[in-house]
Amino acid sequence: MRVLILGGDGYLGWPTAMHLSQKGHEVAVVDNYFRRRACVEMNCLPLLPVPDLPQRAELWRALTGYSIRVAVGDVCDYPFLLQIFKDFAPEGVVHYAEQPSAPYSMLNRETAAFTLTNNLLSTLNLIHAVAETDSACHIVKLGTMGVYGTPNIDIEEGYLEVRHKGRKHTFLYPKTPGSLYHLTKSQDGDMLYFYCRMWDIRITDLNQGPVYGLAINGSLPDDRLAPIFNYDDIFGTVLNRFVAQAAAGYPLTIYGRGGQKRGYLNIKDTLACVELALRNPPEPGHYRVFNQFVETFSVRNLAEKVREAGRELGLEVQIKQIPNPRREEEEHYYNPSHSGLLSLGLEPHYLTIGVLLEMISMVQKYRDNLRPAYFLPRVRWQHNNCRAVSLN
Ligand code: USQ
Repeated sequence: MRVLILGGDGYLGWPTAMHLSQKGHEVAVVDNYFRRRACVEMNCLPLLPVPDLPQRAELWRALTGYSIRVAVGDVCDYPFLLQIFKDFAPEGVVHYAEQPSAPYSMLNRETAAFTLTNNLLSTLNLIHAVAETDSACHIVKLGTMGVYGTPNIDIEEGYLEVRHKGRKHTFLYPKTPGSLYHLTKSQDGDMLYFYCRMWDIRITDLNQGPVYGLAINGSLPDDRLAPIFNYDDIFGTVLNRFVAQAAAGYPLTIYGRGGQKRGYLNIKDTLACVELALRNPPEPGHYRVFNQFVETFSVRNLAEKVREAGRELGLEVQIKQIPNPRREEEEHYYNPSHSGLLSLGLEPHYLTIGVLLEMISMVQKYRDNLRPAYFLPRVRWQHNNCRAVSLN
């Protein structure tokens, strides 16, 4: 299959490119290096320095013999994107080219406006490029479990059947996002559903939970091929942060009471899920939604697991509850379903102590790069955040 990956430089985009190329697919990646620039601007460099895309593609080709085509540019630039569709003629597109950080989206008006325009315009351009070149091309968009929020009823996979005054109808599941970033993911989902109904295109929306893991050491031929790994307050997801904090001897930063539950998955399962979605496209006109996670934990559960793994490595891991910079439920009901990807054949990797030992050891290898200044949250969910928070 010819697969185009938008956002192919990121934490998930680059590993997806390697994974699909080694499975024999023809892969092209597009990225505008937003994440690299933002990491410099926000003072939150990744754990490992990461070669640029042409260098990584060349290294990948030299070590494995597989080639990955690279185009550096902005998906919001429609003529640029359309030309790529005409040249590469993808059969599937994976859309990771969105601003992925909730704190970044809540920092100030500029970062909010960037998140809103980038995430919606990139999705709109993608839909138009598909419709203009080959409407059979399957769009796999990375969504988020965070669109649902934490309702006091079970979360279904994308849709909810509603009975009202003796009649029934199936709607998209109601959305209650908890950050502007999560809101843009609800909005792009609505837009994709709309164009599915209007133009009969094929969409899979993968509502993913927080991802963890590095996918290096043993699973990669060279650490320079590792994904961009952030452990800071802006781009780091919670378990990656806890692992880095444990490796640095810093207390694990639980926001608030720590009863916040989410659905988690190993980065290896992200790659498997994306491939399963691509290999099993929906019918034209169908907006298919999968809830993409493997198991649910509270933040407190995660911290305790990391402490247990740390103990096995001789680390004294402290856990600290700090004031929650976000507006979110800290104790709540959470029971999301996630059977779609399992029924397509997903074989999950679970969060065992062994997995955590491996992650902590990998991060310890680069311990000298860890910066404790990245651990405390700087962005609060307040409208005057930009004045209250200094990012340098
Ligand atoms: N949290 C802590 N301590 C920390 C960092 C986070 O307690 O040091 C808590 C947060 O308050 C939140 C939970 O951990 O309750 C998850 O936070 P996160 O930063 O790992 O995840 P989030 O901001 O929701 O976003 C991440 C990705 C995003 C993806 C989302 C899936 O950045 O791209 O869409 O996970 S989900 O969380 O299901 O919406």
